[in-house]
Amino acid sequence: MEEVILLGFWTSPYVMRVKIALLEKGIQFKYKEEEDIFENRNKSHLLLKSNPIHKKVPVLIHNGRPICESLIILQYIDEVWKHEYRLCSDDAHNRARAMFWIDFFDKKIADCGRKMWACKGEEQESGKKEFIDCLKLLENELGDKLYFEGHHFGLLDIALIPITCRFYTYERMCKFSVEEECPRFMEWVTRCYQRQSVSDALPHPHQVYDFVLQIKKRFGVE
Ligand code: GS8
Repeated sequence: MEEVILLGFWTSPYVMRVKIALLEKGIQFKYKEEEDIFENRNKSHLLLKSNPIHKKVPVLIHNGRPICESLIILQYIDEVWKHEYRLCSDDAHNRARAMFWIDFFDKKIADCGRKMWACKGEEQESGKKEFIDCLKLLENELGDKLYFEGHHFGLLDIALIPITCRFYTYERMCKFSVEEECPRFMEWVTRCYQRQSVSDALPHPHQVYDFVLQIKKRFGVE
């Protein structure tokens, strides 16, 4: 009997990646929510023991052994449950391409996302511009395809889709519309949300917005 536990936090896009992958593969798992991910002293003993280096979620604990970092977890899941739906392409070039865009996105989004919700004035504007530029590049990579790998909902789709539950927050705080800026990207978002795994794994954008307002208060960035 396999034991699969996911340590998470509900607004974390990195955790949502893992949830989507587990749901797509039909793997049974137990989800454990961290009560407060922002203060090391409030993190669970299990999280600190399982990810002592970064102390971050997600962590997947498979038969008692932890695996950390969302992308590494996705690759692990794909290798261990290989007879189910495939997350990673069999083609080495497609796989490398997906990894390239995930790496690009992960490096950009932390900084421009923070500027959009935590800053004002020029800094906020520059975050918004960087964010839109980043989406336009991704939209270009998507082209006319249904998903980033064509007809297959794959690794890059899974890695990118979770951030879209923050779009409502960014749009409200920075006064713009992703739909107007990147209509084809938004068609892809709608298509992905039609998948059960995505609609089950992602929280409602309005809940995320309320959460960001609370965080702004807590950290005094109103
Ligand atoms: C990032 C995980 C992360 O930032 C990954 O898994 O891909 N590169 C890692 N996790 C956040 C959750 S919020 O999105 C976290 O655990 N933060 C706690 C902290 O910074 O102390």
